[in-house]
Amino acid sequence: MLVFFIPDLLIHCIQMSPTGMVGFELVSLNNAVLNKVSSLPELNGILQNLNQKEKYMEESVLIGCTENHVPQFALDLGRIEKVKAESVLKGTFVDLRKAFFLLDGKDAPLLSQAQGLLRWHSTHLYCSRTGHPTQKNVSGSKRVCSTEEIIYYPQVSPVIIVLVSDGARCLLARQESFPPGMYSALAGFCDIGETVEESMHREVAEEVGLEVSSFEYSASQHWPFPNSSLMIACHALVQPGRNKIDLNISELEDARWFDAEVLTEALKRKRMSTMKEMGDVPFRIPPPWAVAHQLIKEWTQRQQPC
Ligand SMILES: *[C@@H]1O[C@H](CO)[C@@H](O)[C@H](O)[C@H]1NC(C)=O
Ligand SMILES: *[C@@H]1O[C@H](CO)[C@@H](O)[C@H](O)[C@H]1NC(C)=O
Ligand SMILES: CC(=O)N[C@H]1CO[C@H](CO)[C@@H](O)[C@@H]1O
Repeated sequence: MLVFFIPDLLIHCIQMSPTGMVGFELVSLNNAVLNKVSSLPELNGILQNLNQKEKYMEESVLIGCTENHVPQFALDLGRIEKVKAESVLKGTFVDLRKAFFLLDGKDAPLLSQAQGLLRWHSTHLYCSRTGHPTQKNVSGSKRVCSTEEIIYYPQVSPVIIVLVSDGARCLLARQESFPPGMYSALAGFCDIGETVEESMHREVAEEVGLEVSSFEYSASQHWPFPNSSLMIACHALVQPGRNKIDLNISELEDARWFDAEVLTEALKRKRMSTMKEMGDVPFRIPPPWAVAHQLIKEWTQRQQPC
């Protein structure tokens, strides 16, 4: 499979089998499958129509294997004119963040990995010690300095994402950069030298002035924006009597307690609901693909009386 990219824009995935058969699905905003190609010459034809040599494929990175052991590669189309690529590939570019919510569960992590890995390669073209160019190995799992044998491996930054509860309600916050009306769990990068527990205590204290009394690991997720992060998702509890939010306005625009009823409604809402449908208070939560959504869902389900 080849996943073609323009920075922050998805176009489509190409599947390549050992027999040279190729099929591709073009993702458009309405999630329609627009086109299919069925042979390797056709893939080469696409590259030719994009005025690219076959050698361009060498810039691809390995992002996985199918269940039938077919390798899957991703290739960055960033240097190709967008309009040209759209016309040759007969499709529409979709913002990658939006595309995640249109894809099914299997493709989303592939794209996340492709985005993270391709962005890492594009920002590590030179050795930070010697200043000389670095070279990608075939699979894209490392880069090597061309003059000294210095090896660079793709980096991941740990980020803690925590859903704080006081037993009856849970705390969601929004940053200025969030889409209108969206509230999510608290999140922040782990500092160097910190444990996950220490980061979580510090973040919650720094952002909303609360002291966490206990916490529980839930899940993790790779998140490719702006660079690769490993989101470590947890539930945390504060003492019911000590739940007064002290908002840090240099980090957050707003933070509030929400009860299960409101969140149950938000979970039911379709992903693309318009402001009008949502009424006067345009409140929404991150979409199902985001680990924050899973945290909110888990918490809400636990609040249901058995
Ligand atoms: C690329 O480097 C990784 C890490 O050293 C290695 O495991 C892999 O075999 C290499 N792949 C190729 C195709 O060079
Ligand atoms: C508020 O956030 C800033 C920036 O992250 C941080 O430096 C500061 O310590 C925080 N304030 C409090 C009271 O924790
Ligand atoms: C180390 C690294 O790759 N940093 C990049 C993280 O993302 C920002 C925004 O896209 C880039 O400017 C950095 O170079």
